[in-house]
Amino acid sequence: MTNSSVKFITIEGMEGAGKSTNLSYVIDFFQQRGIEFAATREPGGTEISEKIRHLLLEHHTETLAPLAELMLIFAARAQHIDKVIKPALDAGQWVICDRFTDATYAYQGEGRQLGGKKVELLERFVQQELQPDLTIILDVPVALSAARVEQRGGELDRFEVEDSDFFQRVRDAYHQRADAAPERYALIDASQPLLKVQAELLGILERLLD
Ligand code: T5A
Repeated sequence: MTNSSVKFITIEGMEGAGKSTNLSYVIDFFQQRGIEFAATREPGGTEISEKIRHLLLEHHTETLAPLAELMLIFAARAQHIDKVIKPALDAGQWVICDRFTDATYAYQGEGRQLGGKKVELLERFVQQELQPDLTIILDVPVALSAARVEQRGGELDRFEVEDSDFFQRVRDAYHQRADAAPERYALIDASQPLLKVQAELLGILERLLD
C-alpha cells in the first residue's frame, strides 16, 4: 500500500473506546492541512441509513433476529456506499468513517455468533471491491469500555445491554482481524490517557501523508 493510495479510513473499537472523540481529532488534522474529506459513520451516514440505525439501536417489544440485524446493517451500508462513500471517493476526497464492516465481523460474526462466513458473503455482495485502506482500532479492555459507557450515563442501547462475554468476543475479533492483516490495521491502546492516544494517532496520520 503506497501512502498516496490511502483514501478510505475507518475507525473501530468497542463502546467508549473513543471513536467519536478521536474522529474529531482526525477531522481537525485533515482540515488544518486543507485536505478534502467526507466524515461519516455507520450504521448511518444517510437519511435512510440513519433510520435503519434507529431500528438497530432501539429496544423493541420483539427480539430482533441476529440474521435480520445483519441484513439491516448491510442494507444501511449499501445505501451509505451508494450515496456517500463512493461519490466522495470518486470525487477524489478522503473518507473517514466511524465504524464499517470490521464492526460487523466483530459484533454480528462473533458477538452474535453468526460466524464470519455470512458476513463475508454479504461483504462481497454489497461492497464488491470496496475495502478500507486503513483501519484504526481503538482497543480497550471490556471492563474499561463498560466503565466509560456507565460514566457517560443515559439509557443503554440494544448493543450496550449485552454482557461481558459478548464484548470479549467482539474485542477478540478485532484483535484477530488486526493480527491477520497488520498492513491494513493500526491498533492503538485506547486505555492510555487521551493525549497519548492522540500522539499515536498523529504519528499514524503523519506517516500516511509523508
Ligand atoms: N454495530 C455497528 C454493529 O453491531 N455492527 C456494525 O456493523 C456496526 C457498523 C453503534 C452500535 O452499532 C453496533 C456497534 C455499536 O454498539 P456507535 O454509534 O458506533 O454504536 O457508538 P458507540 O461505540 O456505542 O459509541 P460511544 O460513543 O459509546 O463510543 P466512542 O465513540 O468510541 O467513545 P467516545 O469518543 O464517545 O468516548 C466515550 C467517553 O470516553 C472518554 C470520552 O471523553 C467520553 O466521555 N474517553 C476517554 N477517557 C479517558 N481516556 C481516553 N483515552 C478516552 N477516550 C475517550
